[in-house]
Amino acid sequence: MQIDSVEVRHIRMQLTAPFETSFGVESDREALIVAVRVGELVGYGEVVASAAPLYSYETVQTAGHILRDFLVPDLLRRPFEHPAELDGRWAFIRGHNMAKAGAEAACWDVWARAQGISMAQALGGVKAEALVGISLGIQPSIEATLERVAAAVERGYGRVKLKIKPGWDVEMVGAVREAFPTLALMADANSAYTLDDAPLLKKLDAFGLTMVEQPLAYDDIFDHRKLQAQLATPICLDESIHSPAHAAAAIELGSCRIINIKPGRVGGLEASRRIHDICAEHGVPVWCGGMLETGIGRAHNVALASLPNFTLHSDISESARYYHQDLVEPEFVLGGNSTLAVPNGPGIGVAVLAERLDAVTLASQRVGR
Ligand code: OSB
Ligand code: MG
Repeated sequence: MQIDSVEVRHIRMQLTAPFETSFGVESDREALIVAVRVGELVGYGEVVASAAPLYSYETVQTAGHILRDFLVPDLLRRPFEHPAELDGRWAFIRGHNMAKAGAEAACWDVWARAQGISMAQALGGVKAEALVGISLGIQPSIEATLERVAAAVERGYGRVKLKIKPGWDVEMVGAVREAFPTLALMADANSAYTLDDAPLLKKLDAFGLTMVEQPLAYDDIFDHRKLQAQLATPICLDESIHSPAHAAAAIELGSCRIINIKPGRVGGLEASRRIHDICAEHGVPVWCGGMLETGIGRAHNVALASLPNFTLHSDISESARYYHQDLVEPEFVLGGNSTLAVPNGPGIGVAVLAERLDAVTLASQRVGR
């Protein structure tokens, strides 16, 4: 398949509510939308880098640079037979996984459309519905947190993730557990602790959390091993896992018992599939992480979460949880049993709204024929 042209748009969308984590607050979501054209067909991908390098070193600006100067010229220069080739082909570019993943996703979409199959089929998905949960940012008070959890449960979410940081952890999680004794609960620290905090983190064991996500440094696998040995609660790694090799190492070392797969963080859907397979071979369950995606990234994530080893709730909530109006139609709406239906139309299976996309575009560049 030869790509005729590539368009990269820098977008900004207001979130329905500010999202606070241990590393900062986001009120507006910036991202890049990549559109690749092959004849009459268009494929879409989303680069999940943020405006600031707080979750990872990548930003919309660094990703724009990598796309413009390396990935897009490479895509226009030579064809691919299958989008799964691109991961290996782009290994010459060190890192910049979010930039790669956005371009790769657009290629998967256009390729799947050309085959007349859905993204889920293209990836080997087996589920008609993806199991999903909700990730709640840090709230101003425990009372406000309990209200947000109640609203999420009321809405039908079967798993709630609570963001924690030093000073906003044991007491808050304990209060939520007391109010919701049987709810599937987890906590995400986004690297806010060190191994010295092990005694404090051990207190979370009392609350029967499904997992604690990325408690230690964003680039650590070794200390997580030491912490996991002391905790009853399974550790899930997010920030530390950037490749199938990292996943294999973390599993073999015993640094985690669960892995959160974000295509952007690991360099794309092909790398995500490989991590999924490695985890499945080792009996390690996975779930799809979220980066407050628009409907474009969300559609790709839902397709990925239809693979068999995505047995835990993913951070893929319905469109309205993030945005007043999404970029796609139909929007993602929560179904029964805390699921989102996996689209079965060609490619991402949802229509990208051109006017809506134009309305949120700050800048765009198109290269090619
Ligand atoms: O750590 O999982 C994270 C959002 C931005 C950056 C990092 C994370 C998150 C979330 C939100 O938790 C998940 C979602 O998209 O709903
Ligand atoms: Mg996380």
